[in-house]
Amino acid sequence: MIVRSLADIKGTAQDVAAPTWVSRRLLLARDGMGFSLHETIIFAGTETHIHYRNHLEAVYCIEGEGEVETVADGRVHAITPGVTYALDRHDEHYLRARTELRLVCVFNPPLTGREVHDEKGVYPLLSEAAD
Ligand code: 9YT
Repeated sequence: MIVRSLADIKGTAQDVAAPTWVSRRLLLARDGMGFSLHETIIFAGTETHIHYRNHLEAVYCIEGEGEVETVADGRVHAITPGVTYALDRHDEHYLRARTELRLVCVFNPPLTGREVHDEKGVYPLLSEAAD
């Protein structure tokens, strides 16, 4: 069994910062679960352009208020505690935080931990075996 806490991760390579968010990657590919599990904080007043071409992601909001807009159709969905969104079509989107958002995120395939968003909001598909 794997038991891990945010306190174990803070300040390590699994604690990843970007201009609009910080993410604690609780479970990664090397943990062998077939998905990765993250707690992500999105900073208040920010907009993040995201397009995970290579991954499916589900997000569950546990704190804060914001919205997600899908680029393809311009639809805007409110994000509040208790709301989940799932990017089942690799949906390109804008994530906006009115207040600080605390989100639980799951990726399939799992992130290896080396991914950072590129300028198009895309993560490369990395495997444990190759860089
Ligand atoms: C909100 C969202 O897409 N979070 C994804 C995880 C986070 N950006 C990370 O760990 O890279």
